[in-house]
Amino acid sequence: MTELVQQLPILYSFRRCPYAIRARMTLLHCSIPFELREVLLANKPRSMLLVSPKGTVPVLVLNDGTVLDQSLDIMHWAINSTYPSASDPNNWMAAEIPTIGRRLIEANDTEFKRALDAYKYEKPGDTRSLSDYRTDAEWFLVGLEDRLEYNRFLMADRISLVDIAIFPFIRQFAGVDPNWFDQSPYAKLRGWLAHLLQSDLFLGSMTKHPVWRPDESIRN
Ligand SMILES: N[C@@H](CCC(=O)N[C@@H](CS)C(=O)NCC(=O)O)C(=O)O
Repeated sequence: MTELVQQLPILYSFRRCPYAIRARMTLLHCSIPFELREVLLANKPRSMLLVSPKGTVPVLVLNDGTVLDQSLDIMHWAINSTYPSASDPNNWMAAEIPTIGRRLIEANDTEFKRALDAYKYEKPGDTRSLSDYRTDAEWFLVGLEDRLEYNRFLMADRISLVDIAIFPFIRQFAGVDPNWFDQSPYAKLRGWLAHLLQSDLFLGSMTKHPVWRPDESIRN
């Protein structure tokens, strides 16, 4: 008798990538088993580029061949297929005020991400200081701090998809100058970040994996 081996969904991922972190945290929250393929961004596997030529991680390949190559799509797919009922507290979308939540994530992924990258990467010969770049990004932190005045998390008193979508980027921001962040006026945001950094969800999603090395990988 032939035994049918159920293939797991495959996640092409890069450990420190904030988009991949939010996808992995969601898959973990949904207890969805998957095969993690850690990639080197400078040497992406051909099998990943074949299914998603744009070449960014994360990429999730489902058993039926469906390819999800946007982190938010992976998050939505995982939640919808695991916790379809809006009344389920595990349904991270139920707590979301749709328009505000969507706008926050969009602002995070566009203007804040651009400002964060400018703050993170020093440019030789630049006349602007680190604090100039930080100021360009701070408007986003002010908005988050405001929201946390009213709720423990960004949309409600419990975690929503909005928290997890934004958290890896705030982690990066805090890491650029931890001393500044520790003394910044964003006390509620610091508490929110500390809580998520200590969560099983985050710690579990940061497990180290050796780089996946298929025979056919493209070498630079
Ligand atoms: N919109 C994409 C963005 C993903 C993204 O930009 N990932 C970065 C790593 S953090 C990447 O793969 N960059 C390609 C590269 O550096 O070659 C998503 O949400 O999944």
